[in-house]
Amino acid sequence: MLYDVERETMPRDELEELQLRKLKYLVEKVYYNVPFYSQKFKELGIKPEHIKSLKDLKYLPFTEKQDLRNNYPFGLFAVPKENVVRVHASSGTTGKATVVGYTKRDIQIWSELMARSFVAAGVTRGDVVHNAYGYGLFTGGLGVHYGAEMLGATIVPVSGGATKRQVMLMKDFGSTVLCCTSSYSLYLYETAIAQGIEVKELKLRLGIFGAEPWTEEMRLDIQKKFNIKALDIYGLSEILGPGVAIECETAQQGLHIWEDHFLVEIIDPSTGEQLPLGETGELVITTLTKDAQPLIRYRTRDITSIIPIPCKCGRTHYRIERLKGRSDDMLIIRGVNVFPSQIEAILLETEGLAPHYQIIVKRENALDILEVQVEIDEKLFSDEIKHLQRLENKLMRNIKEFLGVSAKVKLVEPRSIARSEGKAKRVIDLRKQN
Ligand code: DLL
Repeated sequence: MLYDVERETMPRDELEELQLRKLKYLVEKVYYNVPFYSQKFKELGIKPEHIKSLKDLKYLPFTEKQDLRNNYPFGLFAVPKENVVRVHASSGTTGKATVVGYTKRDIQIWSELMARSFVAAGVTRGDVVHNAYGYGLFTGGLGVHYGAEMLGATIVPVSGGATKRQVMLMKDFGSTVLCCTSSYSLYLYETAIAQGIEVKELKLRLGIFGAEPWTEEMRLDIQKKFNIKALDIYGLSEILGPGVAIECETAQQGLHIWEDHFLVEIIDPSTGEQLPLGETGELVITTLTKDAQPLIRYRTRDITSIIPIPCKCGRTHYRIERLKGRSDDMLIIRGVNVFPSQIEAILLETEGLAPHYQIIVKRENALDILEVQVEIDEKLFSDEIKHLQRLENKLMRNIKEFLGVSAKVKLVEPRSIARSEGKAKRVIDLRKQN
């Protein structure tokens, strides 16, 4: 099923024509309405009329998270403030929050893109959508909410927290679709078991998980535990919120990025140069239809690649590979680059481990020390010490072999690692605290 057949299956040449038309309009709009962009364009000697083809995109300046912070709160608005009907903001743990504004038209488009994403995931009007993404300044809750309403499904706006109650509501309301972070779904699962609820007896058939990196191994684990199909949804508040890209139920591989609204590039994060189609690097997005706060070449810091191969679902919009993580989450351990998701993949391939882990990095005598704490399941917990030691050694060997870095692995008791109600905090980097 497709939500907008014409747009979603548009031949690529037509899609690119549409993108160019919108890009030209956008460049003009920000040049004349956003002082930050007028200044940047002037510094680079660029005028709107210089943009003649999509290839000229590379001459435009990047926008970075810091630019949003420097213009806090409303300095990047391209419309009068009275046209802005809503603001969202990121949590801002590392400085001032980044603020995003939306006009009525932005909310309309966002809702449509979320409805389109839901349909791609196989959600129908008959579904009951349990929405455990947080409501508030975070875009997850309201983004999913408006999209489900636009589609005509039944939305349960439960938000995050009160986990025991959530399980009961899912059961009583016969929820068929679960929307939350992958880590929170596992917390819901554990809570259900503790309450004596057999999760497979719920009516759930689909999970739409995003807002944090998760691996294929984690997907398989969640699918098995809940007996559902689990799909990956991507988005970021600076660009829209959830609904920028999603996996389709047909292929369940790679996330379709809605290219009639977003122009995507992959760049080398260290040089800023565009990379050829298919290569892995940092995702850069230009918003083609954002009204209140359009962004030119926004550096997402997310690492992925574009899959240019047509998808069997018939959509012509390119897919991006499952997000590997953020370049700022990449750990450099004694010179070796390691993504938390690579460690997750190794842990979850191993029998007897629970999908709850934490990575601790410290510095001792000028040397980086990587420690991985992972919970064992109840069965293994009662096992003999020597078995556990063998398992720890095996994990250390695998990490060394596959990632090229030595790590200390510590198996910990079931339920000893803190659970998250939103985005999981996987890494504690004590080096940054000194
Ligand atoms: O997390 C929006 C969202 C809500 C997406 C609900 C999906 C579902 P922010 O809080 O601004 O917005 O965080 C955006 O989260 O740059 C990625 O690093 C990460 N992220 C989001 N989705 C995924 C995903 C929302 N599917 C940042 N896989 C992004 C990996 C993801 N990382």
